[in-house]
Amino acid sequence: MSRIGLVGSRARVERDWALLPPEGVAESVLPEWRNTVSKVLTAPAMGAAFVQYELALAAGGGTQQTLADGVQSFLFVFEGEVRLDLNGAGHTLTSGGFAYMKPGSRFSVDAEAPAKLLWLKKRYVPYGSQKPHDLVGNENKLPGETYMGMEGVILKTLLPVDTIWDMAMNIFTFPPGGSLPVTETHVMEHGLVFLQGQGVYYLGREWMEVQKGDFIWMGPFVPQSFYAAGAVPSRYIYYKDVHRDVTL
Ligand code: UGY
Ligand code: MN
Repeated sequence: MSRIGLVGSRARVERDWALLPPEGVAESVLPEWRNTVSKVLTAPAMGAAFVQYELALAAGGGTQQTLADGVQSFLFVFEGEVRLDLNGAGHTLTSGGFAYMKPGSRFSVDAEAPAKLLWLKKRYVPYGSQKPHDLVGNENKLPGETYMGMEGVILKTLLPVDTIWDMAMNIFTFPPGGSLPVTETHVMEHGLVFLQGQGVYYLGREWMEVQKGDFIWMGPFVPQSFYAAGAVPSRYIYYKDVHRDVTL
């Protein structure tokens, strides 16, 4: 059937940042994942040093695989429930559940009913003889902390702040009218998914409207800030590379 009208989009891909509303991201078939609709949100092809996916598992969907040597990964449950076997240990992950998988992990994921996941893979940058270990939790069990004295702005760090990890996965909550206290510029990258609410995100030198479901990639040094609007608190989960010196 032909489509009548214009086909606009909020999607933007710039040299050092991107904003992707979910409906426009084409599906990929990842052969390791069965009964799963996969969307690659960012990848080295965009300029990122990591890859981030949205995975929509149908009933019976899942995977069994081994991460490549030196590659770590992180799983977060947006919706639904999955069974995770991680290096021989079994876990049930419900909404808000997450798992950090150490480099080279063998794991399986199985969904009895539809579930939606964030998945991220990054090459681990070693430091000395320290090694990261698997970690499983649920953000609903983490209280979070007030961010830089901004009342009502809460930051949850899903991974402990420790140099054994070279990455952070954090969740921010902002009350309507809340904002980041500064416009940040830093060498670290972000891969960010809006979990709830809406607002305006400063990217590069533009304010962009954002809402639940949107994905943002911020490359090194992209100026960034956020101002929450709407009637409910805004929440987003984001990746950040941390704890390592710059490679020359
Ligand atoms: O941790 C961060 O860099 C965070 N404050 N950045 C962001 O939310 N854009
Ligand atoms: Mn930042």
